[in-house]
Amino acid sequence: MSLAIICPHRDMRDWVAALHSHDPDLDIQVWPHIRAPEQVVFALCWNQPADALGQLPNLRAISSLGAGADHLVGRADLPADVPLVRIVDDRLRQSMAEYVMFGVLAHLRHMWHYHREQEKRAWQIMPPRREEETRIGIMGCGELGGYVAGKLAAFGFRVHCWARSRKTTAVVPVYTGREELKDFLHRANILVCLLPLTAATENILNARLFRCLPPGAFLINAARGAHLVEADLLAALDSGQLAGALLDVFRQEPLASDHPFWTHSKIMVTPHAASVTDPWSAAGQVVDNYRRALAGKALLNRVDPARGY
Ligand code: NDP
Ligand code: OXD
Repeated sequence: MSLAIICPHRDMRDWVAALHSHDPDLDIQVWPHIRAPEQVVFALCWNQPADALGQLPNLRAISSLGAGADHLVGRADLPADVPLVRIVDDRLRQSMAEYVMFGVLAHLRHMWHYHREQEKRAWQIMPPRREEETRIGIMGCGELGGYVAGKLAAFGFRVHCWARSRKTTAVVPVYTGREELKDFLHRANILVCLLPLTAATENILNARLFRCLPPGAFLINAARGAHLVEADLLAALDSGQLAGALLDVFRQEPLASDHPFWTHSKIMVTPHAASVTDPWSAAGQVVDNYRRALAGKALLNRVDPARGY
C-alpha cells in the first residue's frame, strides 16, 4: 500500500520527510515517479494534472494539500465515489490571520502610500483611518474566516461575517445567505474574502457587490482568483468606489507579467502566499487519514462534493 503525492512543480522533500516523521514505514510515491500505481490507496494533491488520478485504480481517499478543494470537486477525471478530504490546521489559521491583520493595518495606516513616498523622500503625515470607524466584513465564517474574525475582534476591531448557514455560537455577528448579503456589505468598509470557490461564489466580487459597500472600501481577497471579476475591480478603483485592494490569489497563477494588477498604485499583489500549508504541522492529519482510509474508518475534514466545499 502506498500514498502518492501529486503536486507538480514543487519540491516535495519536506512533505516526504514530515510524513515519514509520523510513519517511517509509509511507502510514498511522488508524481511523476509513480512506480506502482496499483499500490496507491491515498493521494495528496495540489494542481494535479488532469490525467494523474485516473491512473490510480485502487484509491480509497484523495486529500487536498491545502484548505481549499476546488481543484478536486466536480472534476470529471476523478474516480467516482472516492471520498475527498482537505487540510484543517492551526498554522494555516494563524498564518491567514496574520495576513489579513497585515492588510487591515497597512490600509488603515496608509503603509502603501508611505512606501511610495519614501522613494521620493517625501515627509508628510496622513491622518490615520480611525479604528472605531472601521468595520471589517469577512465573507466566509469557516475554519479560516471564523478564526480571523476572532483575532481581529480581540484586537479591538468591529467585525462581522457572512456564511451560508445560520451560526449561533460565533464570536461576531454572522449574516446568512443571499438575503442578508446586502446588509452585511453595507456595514463593511474593509471586505475580506475567505470563501471557498464554488458555483455559488464564483465571480461574487463584482461591480454590483462593490456598489453595496460604503464608498472608499478596501478589499482583501485571500480566497480564490475566480471569486473576483478583475475588470470590475479596476473600474471600482478608478471611480473611487474602492480605495485599494490586497490580492493574494488570481485567475491565472502565476500572475502574467503584463497583468495590470502588478503596476496598479492601489493594488498590492502577493503570490498566493497568505497561508501556505506547513508540512510539519499538517502531515500528522494526512497520515491519520491514510490509516483511516486503510481501516475503512470515517475520514477527518471531509469535503462535501454536493456543497462544493
Ligand atoms: P471552510 O469550508 O471552513 O469555510 C467556508 C466558509 O464559507 C463557511 O463559513 C461557509 O458557510 C461559507 N460559504 C461557503 N459557500 C457560501 C455561500 N455560497 N454563501 C455564503 N457563505 C458561504 O473553508 P476554510 O475557511 O478552511 O477556507 C476558505 C477558503 O480559503 C478555501 O476554500 C481556500 O479557497 C482559501 N484559502 C486560501 C489560502 C491562501 O493562501 N490564499 C490558504 C488557505 C485557504 P457555512 O459555515 O454555512 O458552511
Ligand atoms: C489552500 C491554499 O487552499 O493554499 O490551502 O490556497
